[in-house]
Amino acid sequence: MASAGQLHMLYTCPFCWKVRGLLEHLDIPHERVQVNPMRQRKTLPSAPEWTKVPVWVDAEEKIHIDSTPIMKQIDAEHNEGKLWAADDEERRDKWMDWVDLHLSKATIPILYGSLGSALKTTTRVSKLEKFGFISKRLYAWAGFPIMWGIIARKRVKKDGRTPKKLWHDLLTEFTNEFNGKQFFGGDSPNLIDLAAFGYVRSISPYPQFSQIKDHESGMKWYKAVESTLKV
Ligand SMILES: N[C@@H](CCC(=O)N[C@@H](CS)C(=O)NCC(=O)O)C(=O)O
Repeated sequence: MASAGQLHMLYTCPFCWKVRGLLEHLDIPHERVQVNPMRQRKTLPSAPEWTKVPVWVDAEEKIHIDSTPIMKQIDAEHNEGKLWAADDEERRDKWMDWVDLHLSKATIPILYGSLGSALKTTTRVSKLEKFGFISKRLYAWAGFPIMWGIIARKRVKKDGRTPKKLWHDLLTEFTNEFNGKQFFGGDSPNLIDLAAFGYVRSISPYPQFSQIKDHESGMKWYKAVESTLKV
C-alpha cells in the first residue's frame, strides 16, 4: 500500500508519540521524517506559521498541525472516525482535554525534575535526536541545567508531589474512569486511550519509566494498548 502521509517529528516529543501510536494501531503505512530540533523553525513544511512538531502531510500534500487534531483527522480519513465516535460525547471531550492538560504537563517533572534525572534525560535526548555535531554536545550539557533549573523544578515545587506520585495519581484517576472495562473506550482502545498511551510511552526510552511501571492498573492498561499496535 502507498504511503498515507509523512509525519514530521522529533523522536522524544510526547505529542509525536501520540500520533505514532495511532498510526501503528491502525497499521497505516507512512513515512517518518525526524527533524533536527535546532532547525525545525526553518525546515518544517508548516513553517513559519507553525514551528512545532508533529506535522502531518497527507497523501494529497495537505498539511495538518497539532497532535490531537492530527489524530482526529487520521481517524476520520482512514478509519471512518470510529476511534473518535462515542455515545457520550461530553465524557469523551472532557477526558481528551484532561489527558492533553494533565499528562502532557507531567512529562517534564519526571524527566527533568531533579538534577540527576535532567542529566540522564538530556544525554539520552542528544543521542536519540538528529542534532548536528556541535548542537548535540551543546544540548547535552547546556540543555539540562536550563530544563532543570527553570521549568521542571518550578513545576515540581508548585505541585508538591514527587513526579512519581503525580504519575501514579494521574494513572489512578484515569483508569478509575474505565468503569470496570479494559480501556477508557470500553472493550477496545479509542482515541482517548491512544492519546494517553502516547504520553506514557514517551517516557519509555528513559530509565525513569521504572517509576511508572510500578503502577499496577496503569501498566495493565498500557500493555493492553501496546498489544494492539502493529509495529
Ligand atoms: N499542542 C501541540 C504541542 C506541540 C509541541 O509543543 N511540540 C514541541 C516538541 S515536544 C515543539 O515542537 N516545540 C518547538 C516550538 O515550540 O517551537 C501538539 O499537541 O502538537
